[in-house]
This record gives sequence, C-alpha cells and structure tokens, in this order.
Amino acid sequence: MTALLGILSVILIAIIAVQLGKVKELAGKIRGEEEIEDIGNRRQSSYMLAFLVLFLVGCIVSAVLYRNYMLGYGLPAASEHGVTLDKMFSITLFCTGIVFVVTHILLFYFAYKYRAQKGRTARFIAHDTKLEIVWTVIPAIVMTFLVVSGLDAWNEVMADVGPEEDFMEIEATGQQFGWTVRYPGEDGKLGEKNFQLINGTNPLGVNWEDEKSLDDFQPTDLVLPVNKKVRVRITSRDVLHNFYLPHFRVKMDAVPGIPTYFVFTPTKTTEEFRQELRQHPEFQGLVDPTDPELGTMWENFDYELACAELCGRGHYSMKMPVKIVSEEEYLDWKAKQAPLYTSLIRGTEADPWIDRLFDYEVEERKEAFNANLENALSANNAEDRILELSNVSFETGSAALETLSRYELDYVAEALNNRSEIRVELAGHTDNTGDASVNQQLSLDRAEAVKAYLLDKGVDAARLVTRGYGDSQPVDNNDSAAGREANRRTELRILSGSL
Ligand SMILES: [Cu+2]
Repeated sequence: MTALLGILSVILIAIIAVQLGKVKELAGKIRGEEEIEDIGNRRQSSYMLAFLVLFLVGCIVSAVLYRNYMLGYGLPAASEHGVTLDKMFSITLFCTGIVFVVTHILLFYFAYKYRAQKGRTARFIAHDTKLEIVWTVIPAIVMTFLVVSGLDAWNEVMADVGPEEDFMEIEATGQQFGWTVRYPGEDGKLGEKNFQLINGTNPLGVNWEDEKSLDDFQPTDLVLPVNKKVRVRITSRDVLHNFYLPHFRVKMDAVPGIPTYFVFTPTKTTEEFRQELRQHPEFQGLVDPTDPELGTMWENFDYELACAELCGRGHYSMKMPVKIVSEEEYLDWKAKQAPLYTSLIRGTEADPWIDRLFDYEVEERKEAFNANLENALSANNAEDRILELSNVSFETGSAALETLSRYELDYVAEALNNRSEIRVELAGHTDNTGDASVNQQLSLDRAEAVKAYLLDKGVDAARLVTRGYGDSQPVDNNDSAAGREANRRTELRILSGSL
C-alpha cells in the first residue's frame, strides 16, 4: 500500500511538472501576442493620423476646386437679398468650419494618442466645472449670434412690399408638371381667380368677368426687368411644388389652397451673368462637343425657374427659362405679348363680355369704317361706292339686330349726321337657304331695321332708301357655311355725295 502511494506521488509530481512547463510555455505565447497586438495598435493609430491629414486636405481642396458649382460660395447671387443670404451662409460656414476642423483634428489625434497600450488604464473624470462652462458658453454665444443674425436676414428677405413701394406683381402657378406665369397687363393688376372656374380652356380658373383679368397675359418664359422689385404670388393647382430660382436665392413652397409669395429684385441681366461666368474655367467647355457651333456653356447660360419639391414622376421636367433684361427690352417684350383673353376667350361662349365692345375695339372698328367710307366716297364707279357693314348682323331668320351691331350703326349715323350731302341706299342680302320670296322679304325687313335704327339716331328719312335683294347678289358660293355667311350682309350704297 505504501509502495502504491509512493508511485502515485511520483506520477502526480511528474504531471505537475509537465503542467507547470505547459503553463510557462503558454505564458510566453501570451506575452508574444500582446506584443503583436501592441504593434497592431500603433500601426492603426498612425493610420488615423494619415486619414486625418488626407480627409482634411481633401475637404479643403474640393471646397476650393468646386466652389463655382456650389451656390452661395462661388458664383455671387444675382438678386439684392441673395447677397445678404450668401453673407449669412459664409458666416455660418466660417463658424461651423472652425468647429469641423478642430473636432476632426481632436477626434483622430485622440484615437492615435489614446490607443491601447500595455499598462495604461482609462482616466476617470467625474466632473470638471471649468471644462463644462467652456463647452457650454462658447457654443451658446456662437449659436445666439448665428440664430439672431439669421432671423434678422429672414425678416429682411421675407418682408412684403410696403404700401408706397414701387414694384411689379406676377403670379406663378405650379402644376404637374410645369409652371404657368401670369402677368398683369396695362393696368398693372392681376385679375381674380377662382378654382371653381377651372376647366379645359381656363386651367387657372381666371375670372373673366373681372376687368382686371382682360389684359393679363401668360408668357412661356419668365422675363423680368433688371433692378425692379418683383412680388411673385405663388400657388399650386394640385400637389406641393416649390418656386425655385437658384441664382436669385429665391425658394418658396407652392401650396394648394394657401397662397404664398416672394419679393425679390434681380440685379444682373442674363447677359451680365454670362459675362461673369466667362471669367471661370468651369464654363469654357462646349455645350455639345459634337457640335461646336452651339458655343460654350457661358454663352448658352440662362437663368432657370425650377421646382424644388419632389412632386411626381415628371418633377425633373418642371422648369421654365428666366430672362433678366433691361427696362427697355422688357417693355418691348411686354408690348408683344397678347392677352390671354383676346387670343382665347374673346367672342367664345366663355366670354362674359360678348355683348359689348371694349374701347380699343370701338376705336379700331370706327377707324376701319371711316377709312372704308372715305374710299367709297372718293370712288367714281358705282361698284366701289358700296360699303359693306361687316359688323352689322341679325338674329337667324329675323330682322332683329344683334346687340353688337349698334356700334357700327352708330358710326354710320355719326357719318351721315356730319355730312349732310350724303344719300345712301341700305341694301339687305341673304344667302340662298329657304324660299326665295321669304329671303326677299327678309332682306328688305333687315334694311328697314337698319333704317329704323338710323332714324332713331337723328338721320333724316329723306336721305335713306331701303332695298332688299334677297339672294340675288351673292358675293360668295352658297355651298359652304363661310360662303353663306359672307352672302348674308347689309350694305351701304352711296347714292350721292363725295369727299
Ligand atoms: Cu413640382
């Protein structure tokens, strides 16, 4: 038994010795790995320093290199308030730039300096009043400065026009996917709008009964005079859009149902801005390298109105060219714009003024009538002494004068009253539709209706003869509607009197 215990003791001592050796070996291995780790830490922390340098240099170089592509830093604003905004952005960039550089230097330098090292433990700071004061007070002062100067700039930029101020007002309506701009005409005032009036021919819902809307026009380009204060009324027909003129630092939401506005003064004409771009290498390239005739980028530059609200799949196409021109060029351009009312609405079913002529139309017709009358009076052969009263018309199948006929009949009365030597025949004509004897009677009745009107205006009955020609003297073919319309007419035939 004692021998057995002795043998076991020897075996155990041997095992312990082996194990101790293994432990020693393991400990040696571990010490080596720590060293490997230490080498790794040092290497990675120096990468941090390298990254710090590359990153900051990259940021600064790209900011300098691409500054002309960034609004607000490179190319100066083309509007009055834009300069204020740019200044605000620069100050903000200056302050945040310092913080950006300092924090990044600290971040990566600390990652280097406080890397894991043998025997180093983290330092525990429970509280440091001085440090806390520093990192609270300094940002608070800077933030207060930025916020207050920002509010100041906001109030200046967003101020509406004063009651005595000289400005022009236009309207921009956003819809999927395009802008419609509306300018006031001669009166300088935009007509009323109502969404309930919107239909196929009136996409903005303009109220044509409002006389202010009669001279408004809707051009395809946004053209503005330089150095003139513009107030843009901004609305939307469907979803949220955003009225965005990047070069003028103008940006305002177009909200359905909530009218917004923006007041700004363009300070550089398109041509002046092109000359500015000419100074920069970024704008020397050709617009289309395959077609050098098209010219360089600066030559082709145009301001742009865009939509800055993602408003649907055609959002990208929602833009309009903007031209800033001199006052004279603007007036020239404006004079060439036809009011939407005269080109689309006048004389149609949608025209609420169908029963009256506007002053300019009265003037135009009167001038035309008097010129025709002079021609007829100075002519010698009977054929040329016939004057068609093209603006005198009757209700279908009746001798009742249509309302607008009175204007031309007034000129006739005025001319006859001014020249007592003139005697005329009032000749009625019809087309060949219907019975010839009925037409004969109708043409006479119509001539009589004209005579009655003229008598009422003080013309002496002895100077007027009436005659109905029925369909016997057509001036056009009766096969077409236009031809029949030309044949239905009333004529003034000069019997005596000359210039
Ligand atoms: Cu849009």
